[in-house]
Order: sequence, then C-alpha cells, then structure tokens
Amino acid sequence: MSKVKMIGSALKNMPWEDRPEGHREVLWRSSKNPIIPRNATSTSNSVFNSAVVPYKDGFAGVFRCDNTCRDMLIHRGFSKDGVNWEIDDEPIRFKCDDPEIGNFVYAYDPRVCFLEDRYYITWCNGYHGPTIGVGYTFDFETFYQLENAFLPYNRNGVLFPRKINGKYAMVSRPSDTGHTAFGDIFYSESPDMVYWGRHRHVMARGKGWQSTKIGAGPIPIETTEGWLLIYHGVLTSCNGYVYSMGAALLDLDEPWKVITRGKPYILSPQEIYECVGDVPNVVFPCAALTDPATGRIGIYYGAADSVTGVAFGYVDEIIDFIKKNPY
Ligand code: BMA
Repeated sequence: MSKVKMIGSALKNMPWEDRPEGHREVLWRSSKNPIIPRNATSTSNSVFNSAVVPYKDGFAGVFRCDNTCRDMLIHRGFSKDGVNWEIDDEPIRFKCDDPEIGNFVYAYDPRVCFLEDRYYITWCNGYHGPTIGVGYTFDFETFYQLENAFLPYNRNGVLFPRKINGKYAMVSRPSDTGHTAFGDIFYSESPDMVYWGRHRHVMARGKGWQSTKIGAGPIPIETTEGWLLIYHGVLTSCNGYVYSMGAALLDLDEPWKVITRGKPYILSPQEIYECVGDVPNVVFPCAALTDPATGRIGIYYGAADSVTGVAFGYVDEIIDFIKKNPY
C-alpha cells in the first residue's frame, strides 16, 4: 500500500462507516443512502449534485434543489454530522454589483471551495446559455457574486483550494447549449478571480464508462503524490447516458499534466436510487470531505438527478487502485 497522505487539517467529525464485510470495491456507500431525500425542502422536486464543506463545529452546504416548477435553484443548508441536513426553503440570492451578471436565470451543480479566507461557490449559471458562475460567502448568510469565469457554454467549473504558481486555478468543461454529447476537462488560471486565461487541456474523454464526456467533481484533493481529481464520466448506452465516477492524479505544480488516470470507474449507478429517478443511471460527485489524519474520504454525489448519497473510501486505496488499473 502506498504511503500517500492528504494535505490539510484533520476532520475528526466527518461522516464515516467502515467498509462492509466482504465488500471488495474501492468505494462503498453509506448504509443511510440516500442521505438527502428529494423532498428535503417544502418546494423541492429533487435535491442532488450538491456541495458540502466543514463549517464551525459542523458542516455547511450549497444544494441543488430543483423545485416543483422545475426551476433549477441552489439553496443553503447546515448539518451537525454531515448526514442529517437542514436545507432552507428559500434559494440563495447573491448580491452583485452588476445587474447584467446578477440577473438570475438558473443555477445548478454547485461546488464550494474554502480558499484563503472565504468559501467560494462555483456553479453552472444561466447567462445566454450555461457558463460558470462564481461567488463567495464568509458566513453562509450573505452571498456575493463575481463575474462569470468563462463565456458560455461551459459546465463543471471546479476551483483548486489554493493558488498554484501564484494564481487562482480552475478546471472546467467547455460544453454546448444542451445535453452536450462531448467534453474534455481544461485548466485555467486567474490573477484575481475575474479574468481567466492560460487555458490548458487536462484530459480527454476516454473509453467505456467515460467515452462520451468527462467533468470534474469535488474540489481536487491535495496529496503528497499529486492532486486527486474525482470526476464523472458518461457512457452513451442504447437507453441514454450513464454517469459514473472515476479518479485521476494531477501534477501538483502543473495540474494540466496527468500522472495517472484510472481505467475502470470507482462507482457506477447500481443501487435502486441511482438507477431510478428523474434521470436514471446517474452518480454525479460534487463534493468530498477528507480527514488527512486517517486517510478517510467521503464523496457526496447526486443520484438519478433526484436524491443525494455519500460513498466512503481511503485515499491510499483510491490512488493504489488507479495506479494498478491505469488508463
Ligand atoms: C448533466 C448535468 C447534471 C445532471 C446530468 C444528468 O448534463 O445537467 O446536472 O446530473 O446531466 O442528467
């Protein structure tokens, strides 16, 4: 087993369940899945593809709640244990200096990244089509919106949790207006969180479960061997798209350079709540909690565009798995 370690503070209180006896795969699901039901707020049709972070003595989150009008909105929530969540009935509204940007159209698939002194939120933001919205909060009470990071069309904008070579860093997936049938992951950097450039290609879609398109999932996890990137990959089956999750290791200083990428998925839709819902056969990771002291990782993912689940694993086992099964 490798001696890989995650960088960061211990998180003793993160949710955890030991690997069930006889379970052979690299990740295992919480026995409490789905931890968030589709009707977690009074108006939600579905709560999925959502982001959580440690906050004060518990956890905070930004949740994708599509409502019963089928508007796509993001809501705030808090939890003591990372499993039982209180999610606001009202969506987050960002304060924005420029009404052209602040004019709300839709928001989905949020990620939350603690960086320097605040919690940045990125999401798929409606602005003449989907692009990457960027905002921040200090306290999960007041939310501020910045410029969109990119021109439309783009999705799955995911920040790195520290500057790299003195610049803010983000991966994203250039897309199209609809249910994009292609897509690779690119890296971009910014001096100020407003202007993004020096774009670099990171990974192309591949074979099998990741043959149609790929997109970054949780905030990349810094380890002694590189950035652990958990991402989703899509297969086009005769019955439509199938969303699974996989992992890759990126160079710490030049994250557009892939060190290792796993050929098999690490989790695919197999449980009933992942296979049956508004969009069947989807596991879509958007966040991870980590405890560097024990190597534990909890991956939060949307299931079948309806509910939210969590899966557990160990960082060294995930990295060993992708090294032993390289792309
Ligand atoms: C993608 C995004 C995700 C969704 C997935 C499956 O294009 O819209 O929000 O989970 O499709 O429907």
